Amino acid sequence: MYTLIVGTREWSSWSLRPYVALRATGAPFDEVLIRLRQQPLTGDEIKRYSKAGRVPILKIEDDGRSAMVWDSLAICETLAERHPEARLWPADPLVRAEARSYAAEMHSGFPDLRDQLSMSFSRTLPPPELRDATKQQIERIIEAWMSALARFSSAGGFLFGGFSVADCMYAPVVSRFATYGVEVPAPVKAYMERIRALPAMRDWGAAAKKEVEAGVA
Ligand SMILES: N[C@@H](CCC(=O)N[C@@H](CS)C(=O)NCC(=O)O)C(=O)O
Repeated sequence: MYTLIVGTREWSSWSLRPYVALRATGAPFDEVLIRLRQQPLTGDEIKRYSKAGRVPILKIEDDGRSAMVWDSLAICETLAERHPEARLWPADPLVRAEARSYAAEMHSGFPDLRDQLSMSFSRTLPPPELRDATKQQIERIIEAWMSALARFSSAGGFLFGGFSVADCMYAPVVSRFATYGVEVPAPVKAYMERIRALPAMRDWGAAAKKEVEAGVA
């Protein structure tokens, strides 16, 4: 029913989000890996699946019909809609509205963080000299996580209690903070450990490590 097209796992922060969402649904899926940073081959390869030229892409095949869904947030939304039993959004409409804001803020924001602390999933790296904007974006994320965790995490350990799209969207930030040793308060540390312990994160990490060992990342 599903094929998820992802980029090099060591680097592709955008691909990690729908991967953890898809794993949370329990649905079986095939994976296609496209190696990033192979110019101009990467772009050509991605365009075989989506003219937008970006991974991740989810191919859905249902009863002889198919659809391509591109963009990490669109894929997570689609999975939440198609798998209501996975409760990928909180049931309470007001909490759900807030969780959507968390996901959207991540999706459209934090450009300096992305630029300076790029994802290198299986590595531990010294942090670069952080710009003020990057520091402010890190503070904003920690503040947002602290706020959600204080109110909802007792009901499941994640940002909004049960594991949700908000957690999927921030999973790459958890990886970045771990890679660069960003200092975080204890509740955030515990949250990061819960995310990193997810079987989906462990499997992604094992595949990323193999890429590094093979010299392709
Ligand atoms: N807004 C998009 C961004 C996706 C994106 O930028 N993906 C990168 C890889 S992580 C990509 O496909 N780059 C193409 C390339 O490296 O040629 C999303 O959420 O999926």
